[in-house]
Amino acid sequence: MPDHSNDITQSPSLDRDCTTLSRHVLQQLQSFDTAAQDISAIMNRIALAGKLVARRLSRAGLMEGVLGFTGEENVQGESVKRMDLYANDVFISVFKQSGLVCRLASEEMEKPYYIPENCPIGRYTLLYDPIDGSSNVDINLNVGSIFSIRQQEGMDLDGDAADLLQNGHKQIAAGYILYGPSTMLVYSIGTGVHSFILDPSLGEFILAEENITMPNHGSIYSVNEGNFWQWEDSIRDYIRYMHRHEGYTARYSGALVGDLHRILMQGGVFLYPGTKKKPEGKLRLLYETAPLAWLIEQAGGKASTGTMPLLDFVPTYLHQRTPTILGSVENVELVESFIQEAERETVGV
Ligand code: AHM
Ligand code: MG
Repeated sequence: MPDHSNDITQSPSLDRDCTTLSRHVLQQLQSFDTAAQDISAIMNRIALAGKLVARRLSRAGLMEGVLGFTGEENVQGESVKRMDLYANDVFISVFKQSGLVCRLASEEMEKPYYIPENCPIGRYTLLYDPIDGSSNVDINLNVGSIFSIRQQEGMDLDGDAADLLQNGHKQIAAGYILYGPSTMLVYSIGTGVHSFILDPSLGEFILAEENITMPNHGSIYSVNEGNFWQWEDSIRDYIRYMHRHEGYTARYSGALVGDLHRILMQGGVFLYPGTKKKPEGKLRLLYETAPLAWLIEQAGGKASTGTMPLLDFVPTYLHQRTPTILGSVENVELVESFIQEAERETVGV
């Protein structure tokens, strides 16, 4: 037997340092076929977008024209920040001439953006929220990017992208980049949830944790309680239950990726329910809640609209919103029980 005792290639820390995102994707898929190479290359490009956004965020307060608003509104009627626009363009730029992604759809664009030179062979669509939690940007708090990859069905450049109006199970990869004290990329291609941390000295995302699993129950609930008097009674009753029972604590940063990351790592529940005036809530399905729901379920948690599994929900238009409850199974079911109880009372059962 050869003696490997002094062989540095046997070192676990060196092996981990070499586990980059693209290598990890290929390991997970256990294949080097074209589809596996494509997904690995797409993840690599998403990582590049994350590095570019992280770099700009880290110097934002020192540069002219990075923070603040552009003075325009997006398709959702929300004021667009300069960083929203920059990050939106970054994702488009990194996929140009990649031959991978024919179409991108984001929170910032009314219609999908086609990259015609990729379309003859590009078989994928990228759905993304370039900067999630934009209100945190100007005050140097955490923000994120959310992404989802779907197989493209049809290459009609003038089409209405009807093939995107399908449920969340159609995703083939999803994840987020969290721009916090360190930049972290969390992803799933349907084989568990894995996290990577950007090592600035290497300029690479390096494996941090594989197969993240969330607890069945957690103490944290994460919701904007400022909406209390706009909610239906069922949600108000649920929050009163949280207040009156020991063992629960509230955490809310106003940026979904960070709040969700905490729930993924420590358990609990994130919710953004509908209000009486806006029963569909605020968060958008295709590029915000469906990718995060996919991650949560891959990690053993549960994702719900309150009345149905979130991943089963089929949108009728690109920017559709859904009420959102994501987290540990027991916590999500507790919220659902209040909604179901209210429904039973309404129909008089
Ligand atoms: P954004 O993508 O335009 O920033 O909007 C989404 C954000 C989420 O990150 C966050 O959970 C939510 O909106 C906060 O909304 P509110 O201020 O109503 O609590
Ligand atoms: Mg968002």
